[in-house]
Amino acid sequence: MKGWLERLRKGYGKKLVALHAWNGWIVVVLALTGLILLGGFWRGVLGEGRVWLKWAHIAVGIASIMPILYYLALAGKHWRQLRGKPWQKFNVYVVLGFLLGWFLSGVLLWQFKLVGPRISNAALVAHDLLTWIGLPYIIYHSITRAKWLKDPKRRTVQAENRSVDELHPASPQPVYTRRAFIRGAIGVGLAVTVGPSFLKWLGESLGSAGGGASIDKLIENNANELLPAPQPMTASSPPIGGGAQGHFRVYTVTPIPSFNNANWSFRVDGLVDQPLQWKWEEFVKLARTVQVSDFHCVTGWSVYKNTWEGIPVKEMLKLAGVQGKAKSAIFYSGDGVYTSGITLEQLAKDDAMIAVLHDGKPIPSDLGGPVRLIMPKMYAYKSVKWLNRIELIEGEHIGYWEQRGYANEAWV
Ligand SMILES: Nc1nc2c(c(=O)[nH]1)N[C@H]1C(S)=C(S)[C@@H](COP(=O)(O)O)O[C@H]1N2
Ligand SMILES: [Mo]
Repeated sequence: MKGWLERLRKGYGKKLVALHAWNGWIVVVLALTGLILLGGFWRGVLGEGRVWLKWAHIAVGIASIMPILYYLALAGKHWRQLRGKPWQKFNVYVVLGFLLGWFLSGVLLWQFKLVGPRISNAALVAHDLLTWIGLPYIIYHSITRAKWLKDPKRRTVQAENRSVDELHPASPQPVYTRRAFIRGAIGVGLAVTVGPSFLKWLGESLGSAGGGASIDKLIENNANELLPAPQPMTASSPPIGGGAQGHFRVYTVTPIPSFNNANWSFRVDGLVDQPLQWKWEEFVKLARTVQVSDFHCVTGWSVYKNTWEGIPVKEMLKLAGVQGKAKSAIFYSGDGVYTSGITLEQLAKDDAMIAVLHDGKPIPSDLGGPVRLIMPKMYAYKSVKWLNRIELIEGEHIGYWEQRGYANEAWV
């Protein structure tokens, strides 16, 4: 241990130490920004700040390749010095693997438009998986290597035996060293704190391959009470799409609202010949159609083969009679905050839908029920949840995420 430290302190060793520190700080920044971006809690709290945070995460992520490349330039020498230290070599491989994996999957996520949904889906799974395994590994590594953990007496007295006692803790030793104990405790602590979220995530990404138990749970927890329940058409139940494949991440910028027959209504107004308004009892009677379509979020996840049943936007606009000067529509969420703007030209697509059922069941409150917009050919930030108003306007509207940096034109 002593020799290793001494070598690090000299010449190129100094560079390695600096490199290690830089890299450590980069990982800390990426971990913190990444976890905040992942945490649903922060979506509403941060609002616009989230977009800045995302750009910071991407910028630092790109910069993280610099210490990696620099290390690779020094690696030959470092490698010779690690001769006979298989665990340290192993550690270098593991850490480099994580850093490169994060970097590459991160670049694919950053360039989601270029690579398309399939690749960014895979990149997101890889990015998450690396985080759930790599972060505990790196935290464990940095805590157990921290200076305060190293028993100075033990280090100097037993420096020569180090490689032996590292690998064979049973060699003549104080029964159970403080360091070994603390290491064990840290390992258990990490397993207990990070383990459950990791398992949950793993279960969700694997278990939901065929539609999944988790959507049933969302339905179970549905906070809406709207009667009568919409009756699915035969194409919806059983769903002609065969059931959605993938997993919705519940996204919201407000607390999840809940609706009942008394507080829910739906309006179409603005530049129309006939402003319309429905209570739920009338709304469920509107003629619906069924479509099967994929759902893509810009953050890299998708849900494939959703069977949506609802009112085509086209048909609803026909009912209201759009005036000639109208150019686009604002879609309002019943959460009172979220909106999105879409041009009439874009809305002319047959699959633009005001959806009421998903796979034959009422859309649960977490997923935007009772009614959400579905724009399958656009990224899902256009698919306004808890939709309750459509306003026709002359110009263009810049919606919630569009004001915060997402493109107003959102074709997948
Ligand atoms: N009202 C509202 N609608 C919304 C959002 C939101 O935060 N609030 N997020 C959008 C984004 S970015 C996505 S990816 C989808 C997510 O839908 P889900 O929560 O049902 O998975 O909803 C879209 N519609
Ligand atoms: Mo999204």
